[in-house]
Amino acid sequence: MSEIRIKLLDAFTNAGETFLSGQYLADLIGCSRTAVWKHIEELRKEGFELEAVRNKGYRVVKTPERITADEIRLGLQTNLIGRNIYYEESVESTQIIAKLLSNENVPEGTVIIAEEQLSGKGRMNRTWHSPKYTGIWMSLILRPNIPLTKAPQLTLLTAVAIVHAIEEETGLQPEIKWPNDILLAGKKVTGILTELHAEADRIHSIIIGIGINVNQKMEDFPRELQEKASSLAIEKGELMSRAGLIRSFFKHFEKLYMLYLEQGFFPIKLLWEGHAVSIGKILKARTLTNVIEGKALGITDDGVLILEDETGYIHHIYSADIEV
Ligand code: BT5
Repeated sequence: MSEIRIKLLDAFTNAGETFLSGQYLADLIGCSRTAVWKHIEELRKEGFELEAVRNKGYRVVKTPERITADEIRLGLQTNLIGRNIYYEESVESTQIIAKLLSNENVPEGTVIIAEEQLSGKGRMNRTWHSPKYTGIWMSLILRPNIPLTKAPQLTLLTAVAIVHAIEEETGLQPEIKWPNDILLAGKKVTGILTELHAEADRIHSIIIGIGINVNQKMEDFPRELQEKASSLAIEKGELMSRAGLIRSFFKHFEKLYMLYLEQGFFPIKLLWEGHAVSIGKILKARTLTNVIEGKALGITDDGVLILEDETGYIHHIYSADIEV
């Protein structure tokens, strides 16, 4: 996105419903009035409605149905997360693009968002259903200076940020199922896929893939998912602004990420536990090699799930699918 466009959207963000004159914008941004006008026309083509009143100027009255990088930018309150957005209409998987971009050394906090994924990925080569214009399919590039073993903590941090964003935007109260599912009324509305790229023992980048079902109707899900998946719109009973939810997620994620970098995982762990559905319950953990049944005692300071089986033996679960 051009510098002028960024400054223009920041100006409209700060102005709220106040009109901004072409001259004021040109002075603020340091460009000509013609350049301002050209950018305003481009915003209109993207689906923004801008009201223009003589002797007053412009203001934004409606944002587009589709997500655009500009729409997310309008109202964004972060310094790092989502300041650099790549928006795609249709991709195989945003994770693949994020990986390519991270090799080109794009800044930390860069996000790739797509309207549709043709081969959305879950964990362990599973697929993630990502139909057009309905959900939020995005990947976030991070470069934290932490040991490799701590990378899974970022999945839990992401889950808390998503819960906070959903709470803020919908008033609904989601629950987290260890490690990466967000549930509403027991059904999965969000999945998280954390992929680590490292050289020797140094993290090059961590790519966090986030899939949030926002505006799907039940018939939009394939039959095999209808029992276990849902969307925010189904649970709330109304359609929602995806851009608003994305901005809210960026804000909450940035806050938690800064806290994590300063104080470590402990404060995140407390927040995570406050939303976890599985703690204290008898669970079945399906790992790659076996199935362990036991009571979930909690998570360790590193985010590892602790299960106590019926013999009293304590298992540490690093990666598994959980059945409650
Ligand atoms: C996940 O895997 O939950 C991680 C999903 C991450 C998706 C994002 S979207 C943006 C980024 N780009 C990608 O390509 N991926 C990431 P897992 O825990 O393995 O769950 C996968 C299982 O969830 C599937 O096997 C289905 O049973 C179910 N599933 C698939 N699509 C779903 C959907 N839209 N809503 C709810 N459940 C779904």
